[in-house]
Amino acid sequence: MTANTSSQDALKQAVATAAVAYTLSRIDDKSIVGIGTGSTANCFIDLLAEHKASIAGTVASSQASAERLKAHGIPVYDLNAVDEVTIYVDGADETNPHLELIKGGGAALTREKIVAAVAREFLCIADQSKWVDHLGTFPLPVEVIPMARSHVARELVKLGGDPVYRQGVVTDNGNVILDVHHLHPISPARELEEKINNITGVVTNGLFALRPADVLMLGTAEGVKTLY
Ligand code: ABF
Repeated sequence: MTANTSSQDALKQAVATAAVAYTLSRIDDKSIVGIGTGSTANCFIDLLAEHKASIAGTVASSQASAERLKAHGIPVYDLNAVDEVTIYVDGADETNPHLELIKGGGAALTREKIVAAVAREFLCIADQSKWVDHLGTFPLPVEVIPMARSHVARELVKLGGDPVYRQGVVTDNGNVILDVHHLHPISPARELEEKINNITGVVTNGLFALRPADVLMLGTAEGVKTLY
């Protein structure tokens, strides 16, 4: 582990700690909490476990997060079985000052976007390395129906992107991922999100701009910053 990753891990731990406190202040023992995917979300899961009596249960955005939650003895419900998700807590690959995000580095973008759409409040947790002025340095993940991969790739090129097939990855939904390079700077993000949504064969794209985060907790060297 390099010095950089250990300090990044410390920032993820700090932001996850702050997120647990914030979450507990927003819920009661009948609440369902939506749980994201990735290493920062994993820090949140592990800390939330100490307070599992304070929530009714969770909805997970990936099989990996569901398994981690169950290992802690935290109930995991099917989204169709719950009436409401009080708060959704998840990481991101990039966030801009409008709390618009790029997500999907962990290939869980579709279920993440679904739970974020249902949740009353979306809290994004990230370390400072995810903060950017304009989205798009991180290649934009796009989940695609396998038979449409080449067609979608051609359409993404027309939008100025350079799509790369994520070899060896099949999503929880049985689809594939194209990572789209050379889109930076993505602005306005909402417009590009809609254009990619309209390509036949696209299931989900990793732009969270039509539905950005409501709150961002950013782990920085100066402490955890909360942005709205
Ligand atoms: C997840 O959080 C993904 O959308 C995104 O790729 C990931 C970021 O992972 P990490 O927290 O490990 O940096 O929601």
